[in-house]
Amino acid sequence: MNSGNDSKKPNPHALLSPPQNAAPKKSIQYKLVLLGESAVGKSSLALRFVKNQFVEYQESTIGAAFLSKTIEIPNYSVKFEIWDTAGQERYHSLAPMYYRGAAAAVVVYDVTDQKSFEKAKSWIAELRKQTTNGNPNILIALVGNKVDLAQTGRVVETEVATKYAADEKLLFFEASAKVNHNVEAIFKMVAEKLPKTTPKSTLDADTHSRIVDLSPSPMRQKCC
Ligand SMILES: Nc1nc2c(ncn2[C@@H]2O[C@H](COP(=O)(O)OP(=O)(O)OP(=O)(O)O)[C@@H](O)[C@H]2O)c(=O)[nH]1
Ligand SMILES: [Mg+2]
Repeated sequence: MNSGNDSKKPNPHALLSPPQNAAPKKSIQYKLVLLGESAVGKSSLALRFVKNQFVEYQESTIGAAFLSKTIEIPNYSVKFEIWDTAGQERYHSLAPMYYRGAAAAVVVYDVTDQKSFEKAKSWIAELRKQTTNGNPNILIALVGNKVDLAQTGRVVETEVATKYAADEKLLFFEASAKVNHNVEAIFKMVAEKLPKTTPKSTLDADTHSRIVDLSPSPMRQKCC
């Protein structure tokens, strides 16, 4: 039995207050770039991660596409600003525009396509050369996509890719955008491994990360 209507009304102040003793949560923003040969599933991984969707006949990307998504990890709210690049060779020269200043790169190959694995290696070599304008400490995750086809079509063995990733100090995952295997795990691991500091004081478009303090503060002023 209800003791009265008042007990059912939400207290608006209670909803706005953070839970008592909650650790201050910081919001941090990272630029992340997806690289890899055409048709390996970069856009499909991005679409699965951001919207939990999969399109069987995904159109090839022209130039690049931008998506963003925020995920929660302990103590941080992590917003990824994702540049999904076009894998077709004719767009290769545009890639530096997207990986320059990125905190992380997810380099994708298709486990059923050896050539795409070789291409992934060449992207990693290219990223590692970016020591002046780029970020020498860029975090790189190597992802073997389309693992749902592995039983019948695998040509890149897990052990070979694992060894290469270990030698190159990369994060490594086998994933499937189609059946939603390991997709969230890639981005979560990247979020957890990225440094939680601002590498530059000026927050321009090339900044690797940005931290915004979301902890309740009487000093925080309304913007604009
Ligand atoms: N079986 C299977 N097919 C996939 C998977 N991911 C993507 N595909 C298919 O592979 C094709 C290419 O996927 P995209 O996401 O467009 O590939 P992309 O790397 O973005 O290609 P570009 O934009 O040309 O660089 C599409 O037909 C997808 O449906 C997967 O995990 N499993
Ligand atoms: Mg694409």
